Amino acid sequence: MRRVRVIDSHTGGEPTRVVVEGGPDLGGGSIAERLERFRAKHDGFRSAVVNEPRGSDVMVGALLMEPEETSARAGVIFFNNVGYLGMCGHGAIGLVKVLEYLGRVSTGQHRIETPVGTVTAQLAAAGEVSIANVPSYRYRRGVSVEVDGFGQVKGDVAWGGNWFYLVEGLAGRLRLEDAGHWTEVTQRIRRALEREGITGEDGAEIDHIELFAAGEAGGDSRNFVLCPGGAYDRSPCGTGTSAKLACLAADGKLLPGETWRQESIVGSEFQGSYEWEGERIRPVITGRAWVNADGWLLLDETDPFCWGIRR
Ligand code: PYC
Repeated sequence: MRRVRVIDSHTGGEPTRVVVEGGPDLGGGSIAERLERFRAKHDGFRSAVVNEPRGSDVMVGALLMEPEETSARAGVIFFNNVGYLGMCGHGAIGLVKVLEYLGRVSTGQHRIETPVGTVTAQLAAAGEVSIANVPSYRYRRGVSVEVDGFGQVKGDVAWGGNWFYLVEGLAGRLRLEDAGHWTEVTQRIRRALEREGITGEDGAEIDHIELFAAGEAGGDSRNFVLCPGGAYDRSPCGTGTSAKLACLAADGKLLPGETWRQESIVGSEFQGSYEWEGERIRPVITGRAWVNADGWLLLDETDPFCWGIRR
């Protein structure tokens, strides 16, 4: 029986399961290199941790590891029900609270290595965590796509640590009771982007779709984010908010240092701001997470669903 220690948290309603013991040994090198080994040799472990019957489509996993650089506090690979993420904003906030729970960090700044770059986390005395994310940018503006049942939809393509297609104005309001409807709509948009060959830079797949409407709880905006495996983000999505800031910055609608309050479909909020770094922005995303479970997963190879129910 293999034992895997995990610590769960949620950030604005979106869960993160951090693997702190019992994960695969991915060797040394950069986190991007270790991700390739994870994908090639241990994909069953990913599925075992986040898929049913132990997890669910919403669960995001985080494999904690030693960093490559000694100046960093940790290395991490985020993953979900269908694969791997470049960065994960809500997950990074959750990870910092887990490290605090374990007594490995206290208030102050901590560098964390991810497959797409190093981010800096600031843990405040009041419990909030701010993530200075990887440089983010809008790649294409106003890209039209023909969506089944909706006709032409226009959106921006932007990078915030993952690739996003951001659509403003399609939804009059974004209410939680309509989440099923918005899931269907965003899945159609994603299929349309694939069909029309619309990608991020260098042909990268756009695997997150983000809709925006007016804020409902005092925020500047409310979003709905479809994640790669079909679940929607309960948090305002840290990488999605970074992509949004990149678009606002490119349009001159938000100035460096100004605060953007991004609500999620469940009503949780991140605050975002940015500074320019050359042609790109450095977004800072602030939110809160709560540790809510500390336990062991048991991987018994005689269990037919030991490695999770995979799609
Ligand atoms: O917070 O960046 C994020 C995120 C990505 C997917 C789910 N959450």
